[in-house]
Amino acid sequence: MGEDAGRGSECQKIMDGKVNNGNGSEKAIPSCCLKARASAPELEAKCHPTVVSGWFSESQSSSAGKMVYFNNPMWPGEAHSLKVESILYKAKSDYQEVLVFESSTYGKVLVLDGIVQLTEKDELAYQEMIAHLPLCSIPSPKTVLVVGGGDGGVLREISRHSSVEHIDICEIDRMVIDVSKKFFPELAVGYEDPRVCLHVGDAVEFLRHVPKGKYDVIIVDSSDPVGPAQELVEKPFFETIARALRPGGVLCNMAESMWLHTHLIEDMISICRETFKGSVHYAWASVPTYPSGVIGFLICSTEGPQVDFVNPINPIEKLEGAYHHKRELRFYNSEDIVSFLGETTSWSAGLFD
Ligand code: SPD
Repeated sequence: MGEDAGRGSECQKIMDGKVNNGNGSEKAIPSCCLKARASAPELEAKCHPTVVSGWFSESQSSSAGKMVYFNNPMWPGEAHSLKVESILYKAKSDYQEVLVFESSTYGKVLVLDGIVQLTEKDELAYQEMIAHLPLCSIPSPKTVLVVGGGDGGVLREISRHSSVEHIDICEIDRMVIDVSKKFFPELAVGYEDPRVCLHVGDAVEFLRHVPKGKYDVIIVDSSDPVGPAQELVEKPFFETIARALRPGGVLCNMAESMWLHTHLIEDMISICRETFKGSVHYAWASVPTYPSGVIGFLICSTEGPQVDFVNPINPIEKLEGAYHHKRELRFYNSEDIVSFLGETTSWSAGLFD
């Protein structure tokens, strides 16, 4: 492990709001309540629990023992459900509610503030894409930063790249790391790579102190941009990222669903075009347990050596040992890149203005 691994840096700060308990002490408001309150105040009391009558749903809650459906601000009017075999873990961290359950059909599931982050069955598509899209697009990437990604799955994928010398990861919530190590060893194995240096803290703050041009690649594996994570889709955050990348360096950012979040994606693309000045592309992958069954990635390069995302210069198939490193690559490949990106061009003609 790197120098900070296992103890975290000192930049941690509370992102949740606070309420006074009446006895002078302060109690943190769970961020899921803040998110619900931000969009519809009447939902505040309805955001727990999300497992009712043996089913988990992203837009379900219980009220006086009855099932209630409410509009999640990120995907109003729909709810995806998974049958629960058993609840393995449930706790509130300083930042969010953390839930792990065994599902009937997708293996173990990690949920943060009522939103599915990953399942054992389909996590590989997301982690492989968000890591290899940027890492394969430049020659010999050496320094990488992961923002979020506390489960370790993205680290596991970065580990396939032997050119990489140093991997910083900045995750705000230590509970996510600990829970992943306990329940998702196939992802948390990423922390065993000696190139990894863990910083437990706020990534926005972390990035403010990063020397200009430090990273070849930055990967933002965040939760959805509602409430506290909102700033991760705003211009100042992208400017901080661009500053931390070297000329011709690459950002890959989780960028939601093309079916549900067209306007958000349009805004992100236009901010990134202004900010990065190199190439900007949108790619997507099928992940059945994310809302609408797809998730997107915004990949951008800074001004400098030209980056061609459609024809990766560093194809994973040619990297010695990468394909089978610890486990086989199962979703990403350099040939289908044209359809990951190319289809985006055809649908974008219809979905985007
Ligand atoms: N709508 C859920 C988006 C979740 C993105 N982060 C997933 C973390 C997996 N490493």
